[in-house]
Amino acid sequence: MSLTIKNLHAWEILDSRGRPTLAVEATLSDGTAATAQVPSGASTGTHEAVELRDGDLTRYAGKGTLQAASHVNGPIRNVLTGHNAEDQEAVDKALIELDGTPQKSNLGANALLGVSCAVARAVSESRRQPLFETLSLGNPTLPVPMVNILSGGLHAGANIEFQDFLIIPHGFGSYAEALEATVRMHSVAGQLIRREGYTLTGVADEGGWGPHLKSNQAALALLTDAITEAGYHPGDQVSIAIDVASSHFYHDGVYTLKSERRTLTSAEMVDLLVSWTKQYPVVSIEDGLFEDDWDGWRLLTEKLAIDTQLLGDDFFTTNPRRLRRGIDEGCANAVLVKMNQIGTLTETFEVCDMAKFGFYAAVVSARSGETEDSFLADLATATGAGQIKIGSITRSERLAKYNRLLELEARHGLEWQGHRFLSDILGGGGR
Ligand code: 2PG
Ligand code: MG
Repeated sequence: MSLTIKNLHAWEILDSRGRPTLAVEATLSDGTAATAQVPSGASTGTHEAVELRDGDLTRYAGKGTLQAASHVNGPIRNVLTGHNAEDQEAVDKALIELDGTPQKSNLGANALLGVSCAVARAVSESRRQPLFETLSLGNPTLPVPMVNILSGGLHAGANIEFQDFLIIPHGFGSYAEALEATVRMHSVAGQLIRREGYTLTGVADEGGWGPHLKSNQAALALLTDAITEAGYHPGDQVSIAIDVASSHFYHDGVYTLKSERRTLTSAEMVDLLVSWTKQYPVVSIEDGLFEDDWDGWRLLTEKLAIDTQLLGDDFFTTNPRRLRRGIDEGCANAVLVKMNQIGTLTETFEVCDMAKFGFYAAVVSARSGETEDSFLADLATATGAGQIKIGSITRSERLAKYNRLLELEARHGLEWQGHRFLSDILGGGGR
């Protein structure tokens, strides 16, 4: 007998920054009920699917999600009740058609994603299967994390413009060992920040350190020192990733680094990034250029794609159409995959598949506004993407995902492939 959707119920909850988002419960015909919670970003790309906010300034400064919840509890429930829950593609197609807009602005991508994920989780619980198995189309892989250690930009509110300075702990025998090393490097980074006399202004949005550094480059020097002082080999065991998130400091055709009192053209930004890959073990650069600077992206790709992962976040916004254009025009070589940038699970998988066939790497990513839901860990594993970006290793909304990966390694016997990171992903195997 087929498993159908019996009920959907959404309500407003708060994310890790105290801003409203949604929880959605799906109940199936066999009585199974499961809930999913929707993430929310701060450095959002213009081309992202629309996160519907109430705009009623008397509540949560206009950021309420009561309308999005009412769309689930009204039109979406009416259309999906009785629908086959096990056909995720058909569920998502029905959601997309009901919304009927290119950026999901009618019902809200937050409403659609909550339903898409809640139905998937309810099916996995009904089958008594781990979620990654229900989502997987074969070849599940425990991902290598890129972990935020230092934050700037819109996430930290301190001095520097670049948003994330992260480490990739790939040279370890297991995910658990890699995580232990990461915690050690995070702690050493904190000691170095204090020792070098920087003021620590508290943790940033994703749990990383957010010091008032003198320059963007100072973060790279600090991170490299933290890797070494913690007793690891930069490059062999631990590499560096950065998320420049450059769209927020690009205005009138130039990139303005206020902290360094200078502006850079697109070509100068490319030169700066190239020079950093030579001085530091930087192997991955996200949003190095503005989301619509296609010429700049092409130049950056020509110069660095051979041995550096060039990751499009705001640039691609997990959108198959934008990724297609990137592949066709030789821009970037990797895509950041965020479910809520596109709004349904099916489209998220579509982007991962497109990346694979275009020889682009994929990194499944959390948002700066997260919840205690660990869905992302199973999603990253199910896609076989091989990489995950969650934030730092403090704060429970992040740890929910890191801990779920520990569980997948310990209880479900998934093997970690960290040692293949450099050769597979950067050596061309992933592309
Ligand atoms: C990013 C994400 C996560 P946000 O830019 O990659 O770090 O941030 O969710 O604010 O877009
Ligand atoms: Mg980003």
